[in-house]
Amino acid sequence: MIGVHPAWLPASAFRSVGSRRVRVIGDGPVVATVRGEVDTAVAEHGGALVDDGPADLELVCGPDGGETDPEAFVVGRAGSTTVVRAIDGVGLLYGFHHVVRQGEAAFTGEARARRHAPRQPVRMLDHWDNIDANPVMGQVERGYAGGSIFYADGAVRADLSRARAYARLLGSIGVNRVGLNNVNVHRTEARLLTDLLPDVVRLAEVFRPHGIRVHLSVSFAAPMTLGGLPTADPLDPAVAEWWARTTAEVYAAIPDFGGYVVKADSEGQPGPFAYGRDHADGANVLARALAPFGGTVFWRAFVYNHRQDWRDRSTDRARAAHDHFAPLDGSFDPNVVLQVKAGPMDFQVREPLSPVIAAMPRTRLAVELQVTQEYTGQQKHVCYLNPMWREMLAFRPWGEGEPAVADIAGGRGAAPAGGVVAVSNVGDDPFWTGHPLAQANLFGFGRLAWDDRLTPEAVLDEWIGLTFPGSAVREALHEVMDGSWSTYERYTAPLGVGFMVNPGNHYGPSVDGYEYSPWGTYHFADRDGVGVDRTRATGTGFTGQFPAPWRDVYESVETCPDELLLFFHHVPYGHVLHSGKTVIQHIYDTHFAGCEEVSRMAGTWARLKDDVPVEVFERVTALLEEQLRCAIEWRDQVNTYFWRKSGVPDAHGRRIY
Ligand code: GCW
Repeated sequence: MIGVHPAWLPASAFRSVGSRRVRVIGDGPVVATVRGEVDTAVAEHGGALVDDGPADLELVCGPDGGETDPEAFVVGRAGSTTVVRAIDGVGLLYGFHHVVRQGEAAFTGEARARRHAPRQPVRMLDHWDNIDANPVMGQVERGYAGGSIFYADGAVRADLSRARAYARLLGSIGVNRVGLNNVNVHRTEARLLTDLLPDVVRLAEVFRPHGIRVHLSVSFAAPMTLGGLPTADPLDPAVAEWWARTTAEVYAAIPDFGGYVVKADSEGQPGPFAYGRDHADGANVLARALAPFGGTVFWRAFVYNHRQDWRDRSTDRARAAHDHFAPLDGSFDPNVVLQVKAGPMDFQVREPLSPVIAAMPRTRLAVELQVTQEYTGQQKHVCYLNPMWREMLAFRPWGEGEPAVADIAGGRGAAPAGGVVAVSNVGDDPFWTGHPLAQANLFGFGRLAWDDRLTPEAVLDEWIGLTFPGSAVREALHEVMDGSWSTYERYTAPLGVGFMVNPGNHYGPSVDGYEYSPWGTYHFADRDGVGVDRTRATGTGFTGQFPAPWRDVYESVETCPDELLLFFHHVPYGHVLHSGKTVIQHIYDTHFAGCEEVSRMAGTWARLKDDVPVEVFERVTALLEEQLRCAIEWRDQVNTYFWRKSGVPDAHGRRIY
């Protein structure tokens, strides 16, 4: 593992635990992981793993009163001993890392025992990894950190030490499921389900000691492409039989296999529509194959027409998931989780919440986020995403006092529990994530999925404390990262309108790049105004997919929040925002401000030269230079575009081209 960055688990992060006398009680593979961690830590820091006699820390796995959640743990102090209890190894692992994160405070703080349990039952990372590298996309679709850590040379890697280190990182933040391959399932990857299964067994073995179950993305056409059947019709008994038999073979090899992930009838992937069936028919045939073994199918709701005619104003991509799925509420089997992208479009820097999340009270829903920074700077830009994710999870579709999105996903709201899923951002880059500071997004996802009430600043603070021991960098990193999502938003597409990126690779500005494309991603700027009319009164009617109060809040320009104005409305450039600025002046001001902020970020970072490892310093310094270059390009293209369209000059007379 030489040359791979330890991320948030450097040896120094274990000092408080490792310098003490620690007892571990319990058995099983995950308890063995905890014991191994303690062993390494005490060897490094001069403590001891003890069987009897006094201990400073006791980690106990065993039956505990009425506790039933294997992922929960209780931590408290008995005299001078800190005690962590859990009924399962995985809860003990989470408790152990809780103590690690607390550092000295775990041994000096209050004595009262406190129970901790995850707010989401599923905390999953999907990998868009391919076995074979694609000439255009590379090996990892929308991956910005090199090749896959799972696959090389047309197969699962012989050396899985990197994957093992990754599993350890994920276990430490409570991630409990991993999707092993791209949801766009190509020919070779489809075979992970059949003849390549022995390799999947090896990956499952890597993840198991960290409490993580593995999933495969499968092709809906697999009964034909792998099974040689003439159809993949979900209602055909031979198809159901093929799925049942194939799934039974998977479970014979991997008894704790998590289940499937499916992208169907989406961006060219096969699906039930080909047979005149709906997505409940499609999901349920897989669910029934998985059910005898306790498996789950994560069925993605990202279904829309990607061959739209830009002239057609009646089709609105934002509406698609709700149009397709809301009518199917109640028809999915209990082991189907509908995986819904958090926003109705596609992981833009600003979108409203997907209305699907409030529309399916009888369906298990998982919210899908994107840790990999496809539209948010591709891990060349600093963009700490927890503030966005937290806002989304805290959104209350029925207004104040009603359940939040995190409650719905967690089963405390209107629907049975689903969870939170995100697309991973790691690759075989030495820093895991290309941009060393993008590690905070991976860490942040795990922490937020565990507890959505944690503030982004607190999560970042934990990450800084673990990753950069010693406090010299704490304040500066908060300065660079806390507001970086807002900064990114300022210099890119304004007021929720989205896209304006280069087609294909989605990096850097191209205001009209998608304006006349088939993808349904338009801003409709003309000489008078900009934005998408999604109102019921005069537009696509998308606002009507929300329950009250939001259907009305979004419907009116008077009440629509500024940051989403152009997502919901087409307005003149002179329209005055709640902020008091006109839309056009807002565009100019935010684009100048965003660039200034990036330059300040670079200045702040430069001060850390002697406080962070030289390779981190150099990588981040170079990337900040690219971020500034790219931000300036965004500023100048966006500002110039709107100045030329509108003819309205900047009130401050700044340079626009
Ligand atoms: O954002 C889009 C990406 C595709 C991706 C798709 C999806 C895996 O550009 O690369 O495909 O979303 O989420 O399925």
